[in-house]
Amino acid sequence: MAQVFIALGANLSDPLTTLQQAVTTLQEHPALRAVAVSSFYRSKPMGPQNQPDYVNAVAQFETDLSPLALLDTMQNIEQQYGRQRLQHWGPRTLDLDILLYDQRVIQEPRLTIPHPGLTVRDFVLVPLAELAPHLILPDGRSINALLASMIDHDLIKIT
Ligand code: A4P
Ligand code: MG
Repeated sequence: MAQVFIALGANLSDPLTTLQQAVTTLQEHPALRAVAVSSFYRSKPMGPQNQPDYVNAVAQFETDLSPLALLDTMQNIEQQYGRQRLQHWGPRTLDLDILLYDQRVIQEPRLTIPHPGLTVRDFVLVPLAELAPHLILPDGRSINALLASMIDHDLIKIT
């Protein structure tokens, strides 16, 4: 089974409830075995500022799905939560990004792993470090080194 980390983000229509429900949906998915879920955090938007604050979290699973099958699964769940792709870095009811898939490095048109935003986003690094404080990325960088140089989005732990 592969060890995978999924980043969850939302900033429309009660994002905290959306994220809590999305975590349950993932945990109950027959192809995913839940390992751990981080705290939930509120953060200022990265990108366009004329949108509500986000709620972000990271969850860890084991799965036998291939990386692309896992992406299909995440996109199906986004659709289920009414995700509409309108604007890059714009508001969304639910965004599910695959951060890591074991120590695999994948560069395909539909899928980049590790997720390119991972290394600089406090709303990803901080919850990821809760679950995996000693994590080393495939390129050899430690999560602790990345935490020292991340970009600040006024992250606040909410629950
Ligand atoms: N894709 C490639 N690699 C991956 C991967 N590892 N995981 C492709 C998931 N998807 C991956 O994503 C576009 C395409 O990325 C997908 O079709 C998939 O094939 P998208 O979610 O449809 O669209 P997007 O909004 O243009 O990009 P993305 O990457 O989701 O946006 P980001 O970079 O995640 O930014 N501010 C705060 N505070 N918190 C946030 O969570 N999120 C965003 C979205 C903006 N600002 C934010 C936050
Ligand atoms: Mg996405």
